[in-house]
Amino acid sequence: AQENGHQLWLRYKNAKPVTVICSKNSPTLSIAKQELQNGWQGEPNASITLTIKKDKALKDDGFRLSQNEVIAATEKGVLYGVYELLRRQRTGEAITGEAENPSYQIRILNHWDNPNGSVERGYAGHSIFWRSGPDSLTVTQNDKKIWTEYARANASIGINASVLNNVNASPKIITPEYLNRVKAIADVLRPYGIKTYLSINFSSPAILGKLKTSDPLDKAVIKWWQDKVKEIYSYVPDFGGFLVKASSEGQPGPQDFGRTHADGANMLADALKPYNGIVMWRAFVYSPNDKDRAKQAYNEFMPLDGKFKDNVIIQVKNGPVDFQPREPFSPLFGAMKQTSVMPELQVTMEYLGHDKYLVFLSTMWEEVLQSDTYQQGEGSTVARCTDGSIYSQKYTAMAGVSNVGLDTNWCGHLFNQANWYAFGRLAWNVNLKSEQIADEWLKLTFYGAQSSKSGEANYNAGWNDNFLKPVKQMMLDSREAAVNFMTPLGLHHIMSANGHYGPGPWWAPKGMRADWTPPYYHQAAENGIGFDRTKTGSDAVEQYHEPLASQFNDAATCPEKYLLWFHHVPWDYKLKSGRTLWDELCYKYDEGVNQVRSFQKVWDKAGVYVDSTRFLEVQRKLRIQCVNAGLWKDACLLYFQQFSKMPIPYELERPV
Ligand code: GCW
Repeated sequence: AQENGHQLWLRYKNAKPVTVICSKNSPTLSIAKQELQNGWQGEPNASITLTIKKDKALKDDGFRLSQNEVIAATEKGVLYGVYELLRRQRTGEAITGEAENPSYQIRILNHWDNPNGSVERGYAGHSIFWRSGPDSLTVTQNDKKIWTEYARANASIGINASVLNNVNASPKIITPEYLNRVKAIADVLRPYGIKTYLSINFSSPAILGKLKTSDPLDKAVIKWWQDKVKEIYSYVPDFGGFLVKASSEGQPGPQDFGRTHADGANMLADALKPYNGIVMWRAFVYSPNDKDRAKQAYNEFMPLDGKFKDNVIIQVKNGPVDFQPREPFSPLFGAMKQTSVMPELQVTMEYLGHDKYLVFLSTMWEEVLQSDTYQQGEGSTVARCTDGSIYSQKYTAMAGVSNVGLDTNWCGHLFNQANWYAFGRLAWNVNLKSEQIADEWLKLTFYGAQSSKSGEANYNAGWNDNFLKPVKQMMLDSREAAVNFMTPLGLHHIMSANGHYGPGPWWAPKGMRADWTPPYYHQAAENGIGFDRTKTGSDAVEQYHEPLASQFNDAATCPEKYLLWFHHVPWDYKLKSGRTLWDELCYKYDEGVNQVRSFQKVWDKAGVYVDSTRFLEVQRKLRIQCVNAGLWKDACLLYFQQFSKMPIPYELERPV
């Protein structure tokens, strides 16, 4: 049989018989039992017991495993333990007895799915939740099948929450017709331990309720939201809460009425409180008038520290600008000391080649999460500032902007599945290493793969060192390769207009907001290149805690990977390699292209281990990526060369 990647990392082949003992029954426990029966790879005819009991070492949905028992304090914990046990059986990892607890309580996907079925920044087909057309709200068997598969995939990696619609939210999502469908989705997700959340439009009281205002301090508005929340809970009794993009990129918000983010968030939080619902309020804000977009979220939110209710979490993108291939961490992490804060990561590949490039994002997230903010002394990593280790938060959470759509392989690019997988694994255990995540994903994804050559099923395809080692290395190198051929040395936001796909460092139509055009970010001129964020520039460095502020401020101590993020440096500036900035830029772009070429060679050799469908699919995409990498390099170097007026080093392959 041909493989199309639809089964993700959940390939159960040749299951052995097993007896499952469990004294309780429930929809969640039935799933756990069924999974064991369908996927058991341990001793044939073994018995395994599922036990729910309190255990001091177990928190939330944590669990403890042994060869013949899964112990957890909750049913969800049992389910997660079962998936972990099955995973270990298929990857050959030892089954050890220590407690495994989640790093974050809420491990949530954000779907930027619109009610008409389109997906903002989606590259894997239409929405799995919404569609257009006359029967768009009818719930079909096929809908339920897809939602079940989606829920199962999430549960298998510990994801326990989903926001079903775009943060650029249509008000109609909370009308009865849509709530009916939300209920149907929630009913399918629930047994898999997944809570349902919605993005709301802040102007809903005026638009839907026909009120004169949506001012969060207005009595009628407050009442309207209380009633609406009550209504939502009548459809979904365990509804999770709201995700809100407000006063940002044209979205309505409290600032329209002279109110603050705290006024807006707290009003909604009060309405949700009686039901234990929460508000995830996004900090993604910037305005055209600000001199440096990178500073704005911090400037707007820091004065509000301590003013948010305890069921509000401020959702902060990993970097201060916008999901670039590389950014330093957002200075809000660790700085807001009396407010709950959660990281938002982008799983969908808006700035990283859509469904075309092979880029394993785990290394990028690991880099951010393990960055030291120094906010409470050394070791105050972004992870520790958000997972409850340093600050006591009532709720802890991590969000990933989902890359899932109706494509048969869910994610557009087969290797984008690894990013969904990695997000779940990191939200569960923020200290996992990318190397391990890649290892697991490869072993699981290519489990039982058929060799395209012999047609034989090869159960351990993913384990074969000739496959595993080079392909894993390719994944681990893939993000740096993308940075090299797109935005090396701290360059950022130089992608082409709107689509954010190819290079566009020159793009700046007349009348366009400067902060939406690449020249604003790269500042290339005859005197050099880069955005001056030092004390004498925009002073974004002051938003970082010492020693980072001083380190970033000085070009000599600023890590070179962030050089052009923080500094405007002359073209002949000498780097650690001994090369001039211009030459280094040329070498980096060239290296990126060569890395992608080497990935092609690695993958060509993988063909004997995996089925031809998946093999050819990845091979074709790597070909496109390679052509594009060359295009990125040539386009950027030729463009920047107008300013540097320096030659491309002779030994490098030069644009023709
Ligand atoms: O990354 C930018 C995207 C927008 C997106 C916005 C956001 C949902 O270009 O498409 O809108 O960020 O995160 O709100």
